[in-house]
Amino acid sequence: MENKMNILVLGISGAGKSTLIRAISGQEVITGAGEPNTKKIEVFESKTWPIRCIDTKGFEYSFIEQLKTINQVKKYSKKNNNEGIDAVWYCIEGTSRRTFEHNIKLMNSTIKKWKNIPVFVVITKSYSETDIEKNIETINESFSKYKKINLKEIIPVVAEEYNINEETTVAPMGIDELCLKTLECFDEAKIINKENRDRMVIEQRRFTANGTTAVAAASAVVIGAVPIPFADSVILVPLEVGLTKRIFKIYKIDYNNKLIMEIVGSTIITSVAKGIISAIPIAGPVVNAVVAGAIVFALGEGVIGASELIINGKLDTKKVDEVSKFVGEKVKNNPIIGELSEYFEKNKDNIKDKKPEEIFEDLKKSLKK
Ligand SMILES: Nc1nc2c(ncn2[C@@H]2O[C@H](COP(=O)(O)OP(=O)(O)OP(=O)(O)O)[C@@H](O)[C@H]2O)c(=O)[nH]1
Ligand SMILES: [Mg+2]
Repeated sequence: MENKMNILVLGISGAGKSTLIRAISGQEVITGAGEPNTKKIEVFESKTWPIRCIDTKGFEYSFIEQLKTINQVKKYSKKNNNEGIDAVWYCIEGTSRRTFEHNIKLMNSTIKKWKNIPVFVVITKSYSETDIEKNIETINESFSKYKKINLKEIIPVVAEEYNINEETTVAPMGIDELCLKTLECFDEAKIINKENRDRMVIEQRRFTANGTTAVAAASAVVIGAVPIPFADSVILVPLEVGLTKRIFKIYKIDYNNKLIMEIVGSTIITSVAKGIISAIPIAGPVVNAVVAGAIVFALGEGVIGASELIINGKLDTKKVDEVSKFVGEKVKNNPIIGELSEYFEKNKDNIKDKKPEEIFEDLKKSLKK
């Protein structure tokens, strides 16, 4: 396991992120992080602490900038063995209490993707001792609205000596404490990090698989628009086989042809198709086309559902019957199937001049409502 903690350092411009990072002993820049020209992040490695800081900049000005920063963080982490982010340091300037709440809100929204990630608030520029208590109180109050944020510690820091006037200077403080407290939650942070990475991987696969399903369903609409009795039709089989295989590949699931044929040939799917056709008050190629689209769409979603259970060990590809039954039930219960007959009933009169593709898109939209 990675023996360093990857810390994402957030905070508005001028909050003192770079100064803080510079103050952590023996910082070395890791080059190649971030993208040239639009560089949003810079990565530093401490020679003393097993800590790696990701310095960010500029994201407060717009949502787009914030997204760019987050995307670069993700890209960076992907390049580096996909280590992910272990903890966040929120830099909040101790001299501007009025903006605490606003900044905390902004940063909380920034880290949404990293669920449960340990958060440390660094009150930078804590030059005034008398302000510290009130600052901590205000920060705690702001966080009380965000029950889901895993707030660990609020630490006042002076990163660099500060000259109040010729006689008085404020000495650096808080750096040791910040690093120690952060490292104290090493194990917890690594577990949360792993959970987050696993979830992100699943989300990415689901996104890709949904796209694949949408493309296949659109093809099914075209293929299905034939003036032959549809319910027993085998014309969709190659498409369904291809889709099922592609989804398993996206989820990196080993399959054999028996499993695929069992899923695609599931009697539940055939009977669903027959059931829908007979429930629809009108008939014809247009209806066939839309039904074909809906079936393939529902099949894709069923296979996606099965795939997620399979990779979690809750469904076994060796138990072919179980998998195909699961997918069949998913198809049967997919909202698009339930919506079909109602949709045609409602829209009998105004679909005459529409293309099946348009009707199918319309049907999908009606589901979202
Ligand atoms: N003396 C002293 N100055 C500090 C301290 N922290 C921040 N500053 C000053 O505050 C200013 C802004 O600090 P930076 O560290 O550049 O702020 P940043 O958050 O990295 O800002 P961006 O890179 O623009 O996002 C600089 O002039 C720093 O010297 C500190 O602990 N002591
Ligand atoms: Mg900076």
